[in-house]
Amino acid sequence: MIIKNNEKPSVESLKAFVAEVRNFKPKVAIMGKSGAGKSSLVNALFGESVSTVSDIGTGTKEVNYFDYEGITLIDFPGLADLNKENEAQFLKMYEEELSDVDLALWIIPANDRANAPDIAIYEQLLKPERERMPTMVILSKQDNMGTPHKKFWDDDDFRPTDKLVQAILEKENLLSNEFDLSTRYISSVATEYDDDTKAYRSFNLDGLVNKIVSVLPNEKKYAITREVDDKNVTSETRIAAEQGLWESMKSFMGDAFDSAKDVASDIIIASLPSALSWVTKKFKFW
Ligand SMILES: Nc1nc2c(ncn2[C@@H]2O[C@H](COP(=O)(O)OP(=O)(O)OP(=O)(O)O)[C@@H](O)[C@H]2O)c(=O)[nH]1
Ligand SMILES: [Mg+2]
Repeated sequence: MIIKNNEKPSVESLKAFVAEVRNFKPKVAIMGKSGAGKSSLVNALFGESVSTVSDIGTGTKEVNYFDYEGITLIDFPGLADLNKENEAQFLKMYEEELSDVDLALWIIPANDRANAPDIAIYEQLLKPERERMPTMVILSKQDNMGTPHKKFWDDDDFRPTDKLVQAILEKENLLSNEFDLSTRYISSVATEYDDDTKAYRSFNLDGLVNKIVSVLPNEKKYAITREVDDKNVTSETRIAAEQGLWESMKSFMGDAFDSAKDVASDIIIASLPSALSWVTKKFKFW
């Protein structure tokens, strides 16, 4: 997206660069077995009903595009349960769909022990592309791990008790080995639609967003924080996103950075949405 600029950049080009980062429209692929909780996660993450949730786990049968103003979500049908006959044809289609995707979210139910099909597809489709398109492996349905874990879920606060937190970390480590993927790319969540409040209850979506922001390239961090529901973005994550913009500005400016640092920071501050003006206080430390 961003071309390195070797000339001394004009104020106009710096403004254009910042606008490009602020307005960047990411493409996010949502993948995993049928019924894994893809649609539920997307709805809870983005805070609106963007995808159909199904009780029988066959809600999504084809690649579904949700093309919003600021983001494109691509909801893939149950990917790891393809059969021998259609596999080659589907994989080719997925490969094409994924060619300009910025981030993949791979959803696996926490109580699923048969991860081999997921790993096989991850290795074939996503691992070769991991520099360009980070994949976040998401262990869903933490509230529904089955016995003996279920009794360690605190349903009032919709979060795991300390004992379950330990089990969750162990599972993340296991997956990290199986997928040959650092735990920076693995996150555990739970979501539940509450009919009374007409909203999702969720566990650790802010932790997930924090990890997503940490693995995305600097110039793509901000756009994700702009698109997800505000309640899923912590102050720490907001700051990391601004830091990302700052760092990408630095590499855009190259040698010119030292002499035009103040101009650059003024431009970034002027581009901050007013709700984020508190972030400016952090700037002087960078
Ligand atoms: N307990 C619990 N149930 C969940 C969670 N996430 C999803 N579910 C339930 O799991 C079922 C399937 O969820 P969906 O979000 O439709 O799953 P999907 O991956 O989009 O399924 P397909 O579209 O068929 O591929 C629904 O009954 C959801 O309510 C969760 O975190 N905890
Ligand atoms: Mg679905």
